[in-house]
Amino acid sequence: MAVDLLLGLQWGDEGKGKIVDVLTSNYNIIARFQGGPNAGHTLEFDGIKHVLRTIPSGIFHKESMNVIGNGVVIDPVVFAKELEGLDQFKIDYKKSLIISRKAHVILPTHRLLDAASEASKGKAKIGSTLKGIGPTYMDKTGRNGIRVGDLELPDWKEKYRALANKHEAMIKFNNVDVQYNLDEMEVEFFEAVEVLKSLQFIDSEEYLYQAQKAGKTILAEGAQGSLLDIDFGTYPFVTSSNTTAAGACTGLGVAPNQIGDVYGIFKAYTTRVGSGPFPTELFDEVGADMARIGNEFGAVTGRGRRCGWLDLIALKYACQVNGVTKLMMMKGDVLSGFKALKVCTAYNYKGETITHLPYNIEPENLTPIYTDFKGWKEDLTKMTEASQFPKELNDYIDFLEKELEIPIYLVSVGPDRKQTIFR
Ligand code: 2SA
Ligand code: MG
Repeated sequence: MAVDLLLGLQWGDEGKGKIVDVLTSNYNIIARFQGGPNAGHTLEFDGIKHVLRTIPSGIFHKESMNVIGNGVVIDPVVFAKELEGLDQFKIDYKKSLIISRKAHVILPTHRLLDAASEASKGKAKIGSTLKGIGPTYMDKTGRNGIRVGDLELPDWKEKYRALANKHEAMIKFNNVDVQYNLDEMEVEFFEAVEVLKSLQFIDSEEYLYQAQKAGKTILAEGAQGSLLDIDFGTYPFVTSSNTTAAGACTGLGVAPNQIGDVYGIFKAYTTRVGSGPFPTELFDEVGADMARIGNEFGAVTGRGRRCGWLDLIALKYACQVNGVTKLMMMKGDVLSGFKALKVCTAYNYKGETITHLPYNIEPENLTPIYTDFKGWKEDLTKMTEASQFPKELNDYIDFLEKELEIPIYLVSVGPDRKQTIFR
């Protein structure tokens, strides 16, 4: 059986959590392959709203197995709190959640290093969620990291101490004021490590290989978005992992020829949280309306998300890099009542019209060129089938499908599981 992927095509917060939750009943296994507690996957069902950070979004379905893959970075402290949050739902996560021994551990000093690094950058800061993501991946590629599997070894605390000492020296080196009490942080950390150790650690690549051979269906759940990919995103304003399709291969140990459908999720407009260029960003009331109606606030940090029109050039790029086979459009309902809509269909780049995403998308080099659309008045949130869609929405969808040459096979009309329409 092939492994299907579900990825965000913009700068994150496209609604991946909701869609994994909707699709879970089709899959035996849901696997996270990159990122960590910087992610905030929001799920809504039965009047309950829940945000997941490191745990795959299949956790609420009794029949699915949830795998945290080797490409993920885990903060035991955040993770333990996440488990606590699940207790109210009576989920037997000791059975339905398993963790790769090769996943890396976020240490308290990684979080401090993240803060020091951002503070030292001043205005040029990335706008990190400050969860220690960057420093943990740096230790991974620098071959210094501590992996989940190490926590089973008797001497792991010695390795921990050496690394934490080194981190403290690095924090000083940044020459910024970061206040902390490591002793206190460590008490919390070591307790949380014990909670983490109460779960099952596995060799996830072997597990997934055998599961595939046994005919189990697997969905790989991405976090953040394609434009935050360490290689293909708007570097340096990106996260530190491969958020694109290739990341699922390295983050789970799944071979490229085993990938099946690639579901690409996008919002009917665009949002970005954190710093970095955003060509179609709106600074006017229209942007403020999108933020307000769409409730565009970071699920982890509560930061307001920047809003703007749909950028079709960036979306095309994301479809290309990921090999998207099916598209899903989210939050069209937020645009109800907007008189006119715009989609960026080209850029003016240094005086020239181009239709690809260039190396440098800073605003001094590039301005968007828009195609106009008529908006729709109808409230979409109560609709249950595509035949109820207003003409203007169909025109919008048809245009995108034609330009992207990929079918939009799901349209979400609200945050709840039930507000999902297949076309
Ligand atoms: P980091 O924390 O070092 O990986 O941040 C680097 C950049 O990546 C962005 N980033 C995100 N963008 C959107 N959503 C994310 N998750 C949370 C959410 C974010 C939040 O679901 O709302 O609550 O603020 C996420 N995680 C990382 C980040 O803004 C930096 O630009
Ligand atoms: Mg999110």
